Amino acid sequence: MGGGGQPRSRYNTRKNGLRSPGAHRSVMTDFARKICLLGDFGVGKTSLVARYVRNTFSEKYLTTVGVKVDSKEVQTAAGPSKLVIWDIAGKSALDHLNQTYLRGASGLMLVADGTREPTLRAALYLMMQAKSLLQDPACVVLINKLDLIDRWEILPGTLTELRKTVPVFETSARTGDGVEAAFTRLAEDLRQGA
Ligand SMILES: Nc1nc2c(ncn2[C@@H]2O[C@H](COP(=O)(O)OP(=O)(O)O)[C@@H](O)[C@H]2O)c(=O)[nH]1
Ligand SMILES: [Mg+2]
Repeated sequence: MGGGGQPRSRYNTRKNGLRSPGAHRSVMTDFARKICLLGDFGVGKTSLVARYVRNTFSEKYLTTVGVKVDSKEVQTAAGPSKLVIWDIAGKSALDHLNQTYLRGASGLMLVADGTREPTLRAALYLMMQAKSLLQDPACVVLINKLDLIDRWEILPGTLTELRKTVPVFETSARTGDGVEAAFTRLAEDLRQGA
């Protein structure tokens, strides 16, 4: 840390305002939590992260190879918080590699594709598996591709039931609907549980 008594601190960019406000805030934030996205192939995990972190969307299906880690700062009621977001190639079941991927995670984002009912069952199964490997992780379920709601197979009644046990967000990585709200909810829950 740039301690107060050190002569060096006089030239510390943190104090003399040379850094951008964002960078300044980033330096000041020491609350960081790892979250993992889980869900079947093609539900939109990588697209949701791209929308949230970079505000972009691509129609192309870019197969996620291995693991990609991004991060973003979020303002929560309790102050700034950094989400370290892990995105992995989709699987319906956790194999040994995915268990390594989960290590140290405090939060889980389970993603399903509203147009494919079986992906919700896969997401809930992954949540159960991941919960057995982690200590009381914060969880949110995302039903993605809200822009294609005409083609949704997941029924409103199913979501009403699910909402009794876990926060559920209807999202579109394409339009951005619900995306920020879902990540913010996870960040708030992680802050609360800290
Ligand atoms: N219409 C629509 N397509 C989406 C949405 N999210 C992702 N996609 C598309 O679905 C495909 C798979 O997305 P991707 O993020 O790679 O899924 P992942 O395998 O879960 O990481 C890509 O072609 C995306 O463009 C969405 O909200 N709406
Ligand atoms: Mg992906």
